Amino acid sequence: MALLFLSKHDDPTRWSAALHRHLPELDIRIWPETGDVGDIDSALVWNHPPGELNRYPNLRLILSLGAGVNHVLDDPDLPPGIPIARIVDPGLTGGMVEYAVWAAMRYHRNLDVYERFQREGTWKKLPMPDTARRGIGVLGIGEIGSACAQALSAFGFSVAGWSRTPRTLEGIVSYAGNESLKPFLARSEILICVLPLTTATRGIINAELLEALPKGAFVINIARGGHVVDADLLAALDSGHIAGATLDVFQPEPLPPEHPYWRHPKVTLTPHIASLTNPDTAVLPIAENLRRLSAGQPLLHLVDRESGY
Ligand code: OXD
Repeated sequence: MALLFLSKHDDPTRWSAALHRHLPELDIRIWPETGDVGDIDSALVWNHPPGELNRYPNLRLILSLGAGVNHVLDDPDLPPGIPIARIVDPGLTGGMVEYAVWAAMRYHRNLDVYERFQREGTWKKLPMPDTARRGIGVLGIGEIGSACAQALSAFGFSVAGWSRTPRTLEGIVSYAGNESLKPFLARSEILICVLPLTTATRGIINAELLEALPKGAFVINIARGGHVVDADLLAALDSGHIAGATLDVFQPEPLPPEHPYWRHPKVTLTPHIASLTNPDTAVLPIAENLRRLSAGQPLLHLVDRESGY
């Protein structure tokens, strides 16, 4: 049986080398050179063409090349019943944590303002902010969100997390469910979105949510572009209700050159690099799942198709 590598975005040579270090016998087919489609029993995918996964009659496992799986579940012709696993990798999580801490710290310490002062040639000191009184809200406290929340809490910030179902995390004030979203937002001077993109969370960062944040709040999105209603965020930045946004993800990507985010003075943007999947570390959970698949053992990091994560 064979693994299909299906991504135009990731380097097949690096991935094949990493996979062969752990599974030297593994037969890897690089899409679109599939050979006999009946040989394929697992597929490692990122943004596959819709319907493509239906061509493999013996497919038994779909592995996402990232932590997010919306790119898999968005396929209206996804074959039913086949387990889908995502990557859970300390390297990938660590990159997200670094980015979240950097972006939050930059706003907390007024570094965005000092960057402007430098451009203007202004020598001016702002009052030192109080870390313990700074409310940071992490929207989505799954694997990655909880790591971000705990790292920020270790700096002494007042961190809260919001999730659909209740979660208990040491040192983090937890809010759960739609009815607790407003009180969570009201204490979030810096909001960090780490939610999975599902039908329930698409467009969640809209005018109503932004209005519920304190005046002068900051928004950091390291989840998916589809979480944000761009026109609403731009309006909130222009009105001054939101003081700044750091965005790593967009809808669509690449962000079109004419998009207003590129030149907006209150927007800092990066090209979906908050963390990048490193084959050397991310291969471990993938190889383990392939081993389990052939041994008929329970698979790891499976996604619930209904909830979308
Ligand atoms: C991911 C991503 O889902 O890179 O891993 O966005």
